[in-house]
Amino acid sequence: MTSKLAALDRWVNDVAATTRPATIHWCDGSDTEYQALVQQMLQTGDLIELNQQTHPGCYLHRSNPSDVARVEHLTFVCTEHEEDAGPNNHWMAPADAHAKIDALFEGCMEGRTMYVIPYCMGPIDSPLSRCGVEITDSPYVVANMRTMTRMGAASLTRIEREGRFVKGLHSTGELDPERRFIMHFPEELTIKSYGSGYGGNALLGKKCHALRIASFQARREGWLAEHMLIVGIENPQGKTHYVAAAFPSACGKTNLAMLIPPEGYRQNGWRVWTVGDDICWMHPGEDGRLYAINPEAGFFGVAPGTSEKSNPNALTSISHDTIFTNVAVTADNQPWWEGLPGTPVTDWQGRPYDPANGPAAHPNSRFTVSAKQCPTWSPKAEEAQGVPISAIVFGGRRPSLLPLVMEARDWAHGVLMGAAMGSETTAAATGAVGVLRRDSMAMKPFCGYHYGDYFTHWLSFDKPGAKLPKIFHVNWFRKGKDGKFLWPGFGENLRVIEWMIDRVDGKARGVETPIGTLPAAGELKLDGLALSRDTMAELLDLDTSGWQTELHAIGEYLDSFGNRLPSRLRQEQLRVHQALHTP
Ligand code: SAT
Ligand code: MN
Repeated sequence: MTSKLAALDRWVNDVAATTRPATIHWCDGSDTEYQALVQQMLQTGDLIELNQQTHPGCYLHRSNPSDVARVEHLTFVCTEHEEDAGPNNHWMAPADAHAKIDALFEGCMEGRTMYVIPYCMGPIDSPLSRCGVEITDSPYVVANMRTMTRMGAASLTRIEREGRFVKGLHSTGELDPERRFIMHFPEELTIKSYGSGYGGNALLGKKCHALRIASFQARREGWLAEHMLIVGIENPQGKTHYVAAAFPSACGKTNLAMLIPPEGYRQNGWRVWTVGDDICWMHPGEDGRLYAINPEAGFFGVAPGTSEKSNPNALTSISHDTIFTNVAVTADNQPWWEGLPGTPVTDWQGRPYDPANGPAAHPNSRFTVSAKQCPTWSPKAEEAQGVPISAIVFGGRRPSLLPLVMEARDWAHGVLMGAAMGSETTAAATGAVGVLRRDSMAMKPFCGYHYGDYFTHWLSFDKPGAKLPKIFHVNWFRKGKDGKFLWPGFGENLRVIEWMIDRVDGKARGVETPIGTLPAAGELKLDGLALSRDTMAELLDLDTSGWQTELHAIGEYLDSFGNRLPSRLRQEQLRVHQALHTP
């Protein structure tokens, strides 16, 4: 097979001439093709069958133990000018980067099949969607791309019509960490990835295309490619507000995207709709509002911690037709991870489980599942025009200082909140505990260009005629003096979202403070929650001297972006800082 697009055929032929595969397979995305891939991987051991009685269509993949996560130190943004990549990225000159990685691709597919994967990020008929083609020698990547993107014949047709696509070349290589690179060439709309089979390094539609390359394209074209979940909140009157939210890793994005309302809310008719759990593309619409699509078609979620308490919708989603990567298994061959009932007998590396070897499931073990299997999957997620966003939420893991919720006074203040966000390191990560790592808009590893230019781009949306969403900052992780979390989290977070929606609808007055608008007494609905008055006061208090120190630190952080930092953002930081000093 070939395509009707000469540029695509030429590129495929060029790649084949370098990598020298035995055969080339153009993926059509059909069930038959998927089943054949699964059968082949069961034979080679790339996949292991799980208990088909309890988990029909579920398989386990065990990766090389040295290849279990994204490798930020080996990930490069290769722009013509080093300045354009910014201090937030590793940079290599494009010519050097091509030379280095092309040498690794030389003959790397000998004796193997080269798969050509045409894919579309976003609904196939949406003008907001963007297409790409990934070439890979990994059937595991093909199977995962089929779940995570719209892959196959329909995407190829769109690519042939548009004549434009992101080129992604991937090979698993030798899985040698010394011969592993993830290179991005945003000016050439090209990605080259060698030496890793792991999700974020190998499923090129995801972080590489939908965030790093797309953020670069979005800046040129006037939209936003963000590391955000999208969730629809339907009130008892049947009105749905869509909220987009950015959090650094380990803050519960997938859980929030699939939130189950507290009992009382359910009885009153509240419903929550999942549109996306990781990536959000937002375009200004003709009415001035921002419209969002989820460019992905599936969830590549962290398994450990996913439980009946934290995320029952995810558990239901992954009860069938799911690929698990690096989880443990039970005696009756069911997938298992920390947080589930039952006991593991085999760990993620296939060894008899021994607690001395650490957790049974790898802490970054994953499930890959079609979004359609989620009980709360929103029908609007498949619509071409996207969903209008009412509120943007930033958040991090901040044991102190940051209140449960605050609202930015305007767009520029909201951009400052997003730029300043971050998480304090926990004991779970290596290194010092309690160190604040700023991760602006949760995009530190994913922004494909200079953060200073990125802030300028964010600020540029505030223009005449724009009807922008309100911006909020939340902190579910505030701790009391006893070291315990003050806020119950999970489904109860809907109470905080309800307040945001009341603000959007003009139904809550709030209290203005120097750091933003906080809920006024009685505005957060807390009935049925055993929270003392003191606890609520602590969750919403304003420690002025602590905030002065924080604003000072934010100023220093902003200065690290040098002369590309928009002065508007520094002014906004000064404004808040001064307000904190005004009695
Ligand atoms: O590690 S991945 O990039 O594949 C997934 C994630 O971090 O959200
Ligand atoms: Mn993510």
